[in-house]
Amino acid sequence: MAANAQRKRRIAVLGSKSVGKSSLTMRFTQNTFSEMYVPTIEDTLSKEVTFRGQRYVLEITDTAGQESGSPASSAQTLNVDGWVLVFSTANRKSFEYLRTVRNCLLESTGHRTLPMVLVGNKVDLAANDRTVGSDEVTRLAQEWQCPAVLTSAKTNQNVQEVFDKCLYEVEKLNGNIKQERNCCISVG
Ligand SMILES: Nc1nc2c(ncn2[C@@H]2O[C@H](COP(=O)(O)OP(=O)(O)OP(=O)(O)O)[C@@H](O)[C@H]2O)c(=O)[nH]1
Ligand SMILES: [Mg+2]
Repeated sequence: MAANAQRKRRIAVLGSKSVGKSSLTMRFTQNTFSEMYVPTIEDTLSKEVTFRGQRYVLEITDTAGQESGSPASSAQTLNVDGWVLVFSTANRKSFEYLRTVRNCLLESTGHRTLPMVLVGNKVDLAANDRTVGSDEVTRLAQEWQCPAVLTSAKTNQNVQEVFDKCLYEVEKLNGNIKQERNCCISVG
């Protein structure tokens, strides 16, 4: 393949209901946000990006939210390159559920690690709505050796970062990037 031919990468967005998976996907692909809640069955959106001088098309599968049990059908885990695991910083259960999600993914893919990003969304909400602290998020990201990003789909805070970091993790695993940084948290 020519060095600059467009590469296709598939990303799946997982997590509990109503944490903002669709809102993050819509914000990233179409730069829109809606206050209205419409539960997702499953959607796939795509966006072309240039990352480190290379053209990519990202195919993003926005999954239906779950509260417990297995997060994704085997069809969903097939051919996925990178994972975005989302919780709401105002919903502790959604944070705890991501452990189940990750364990299920490790089991179904048979891998020991995953190219993934841990995302705490809704940071625009008032501080007293915050039930998951950034220190806990950092600790979990360190345990999982993955990047963590605190986002707001509403205000467009750090949304681009999520997909940049996910693509970085995918390409690192593919051997297209030499590791330059350890897990980090973006809260700015
Ligand atoms: N304040 C605030 N509200 C948000 C944010 N992201 C999403 N929401 C709101 O939260 C609700 C749920 O958002 P969705 O994006 O539909 O959540 P989801 O995770 O896709 O939900 P399911 O499809 O049911 O799994 C909607 O009312 C959104 O407007 C955010 O960053 N800040
Ligand atoms: Mg949704």
